[in-house]
Amino acid sequence: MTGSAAWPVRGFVALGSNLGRRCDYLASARAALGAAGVTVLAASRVYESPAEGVPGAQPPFLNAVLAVAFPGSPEELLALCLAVEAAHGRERGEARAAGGPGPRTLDLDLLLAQDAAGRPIARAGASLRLPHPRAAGRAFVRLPLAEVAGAIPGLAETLGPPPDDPAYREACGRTRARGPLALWPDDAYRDDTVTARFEPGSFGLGSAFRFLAETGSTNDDARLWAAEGAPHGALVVADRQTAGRGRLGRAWATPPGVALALSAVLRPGWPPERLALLPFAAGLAVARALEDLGLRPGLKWPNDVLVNGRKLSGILAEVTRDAVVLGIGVNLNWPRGRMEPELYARATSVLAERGGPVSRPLFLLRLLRELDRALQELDASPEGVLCEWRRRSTTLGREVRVRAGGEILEGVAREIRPDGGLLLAARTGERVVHAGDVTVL
Ligand code: BT5
Repeated sequence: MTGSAAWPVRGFVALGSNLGRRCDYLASARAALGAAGVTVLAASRVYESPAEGVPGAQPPFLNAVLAVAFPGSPEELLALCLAVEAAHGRERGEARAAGGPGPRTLDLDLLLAQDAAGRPIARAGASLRLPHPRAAGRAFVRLPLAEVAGAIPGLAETLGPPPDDPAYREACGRTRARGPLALWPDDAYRDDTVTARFEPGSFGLGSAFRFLAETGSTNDDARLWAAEGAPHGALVVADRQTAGRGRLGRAWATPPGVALALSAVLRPGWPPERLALLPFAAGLAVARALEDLGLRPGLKWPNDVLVNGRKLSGILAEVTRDAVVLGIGVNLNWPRGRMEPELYARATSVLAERGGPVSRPLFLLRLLRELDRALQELDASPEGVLCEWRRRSTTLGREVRVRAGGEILEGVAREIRPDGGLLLAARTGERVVHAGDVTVL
């Protein structure tokens, strides 16, 4: 990017998706561009239109257009768009239909660009053509573009007038505005970005929310709130923790802007044996939310979520007088290069594993959905939760060393017992451990 910072490009980027959680992909793409240094000047509403000009029967598309500014060249902006696309494309195996593109999780196109002096940029290369050759005649591009055209005066007009034919007018009739993409103005956890999109599940998570820019520990906040009568399902979310806690008084790092720290106040009325399984349900929920992003998490007894052998998330369940506080920490857009040396070797983040950032409020919503589901499963069938947990275990069947209290045990991790204990086949015989730290040998 040498010298390019002095040359801010402005342009229009089209977003499209016709597979999976389409709206989430568009919102997440917007957040990812923002996180990568693109300034979003304006965002159109989301439009829906039937899939046309693509092979086979495909689901309808959602489309939107962003007006953006970027401190680099159009080629660099396009490369960034492709990287964001690829990071999202990995979420689903994309079948390529014969004769053209198959359904897409996410498609980003640079439509038009202008230089710092306001001159339209033309390109006719193999990888970048500006203006985009197929933009002018597409209703699903022109309608959202018209909404944000004013953010870059004079540029949209360089596309020329829309086609004056019945086919285009019919396509306009089939392209319907669905709602604002502007619900996600930034990547912060805030009431207006999260609760507006939150859908309550039947376990009752999310009965009340507290969003904090900075706190000591969300588990401490949730404990206090529980003592003051917080309802079942109340949630504390913080952008940064200054005294985040792990087990046994260990520290949990939550730097600002890159992670999720969440604590839930639960009053499920369960017996202690079932409460002891909460970390398993929470680990399962985190794993499923990460799987949704295309990652392959593993679960390490008792409370770690690992990706490629490194810890990406940790869980801390604490019983108070009349409630349980379930705390979850997840490393999201944290570059590994910015981790403290002692964490660097052992910890990782979604950004590092996926090669691209994730929208933090969207991830929070995804995780809450999965957590509500896993807690319902734990209510209905603890064995079902353990079974799903075991399928993702990186511990079972392996030779491990367990530090439990003052003791160090070695042996094969045989089984997770119905009460959550780890059954270890040690040289001295079988042992069940209920708390400890496991190292795979
Ligand atoms: C845990 O403890 O893994 C439980 C972490 C729970 C954190 C959440 S965040 C929201 C809520 N509020 C809180 O105050 N806590 C909860 P443990 O198994 O003891 O692991 C702690 C160890 O993990 C530390 O000693 C470090 O080695 C390592 N560690 C610390 N921060 C980390 C991070 N951000 N990512 C990965 N590893 C980390």
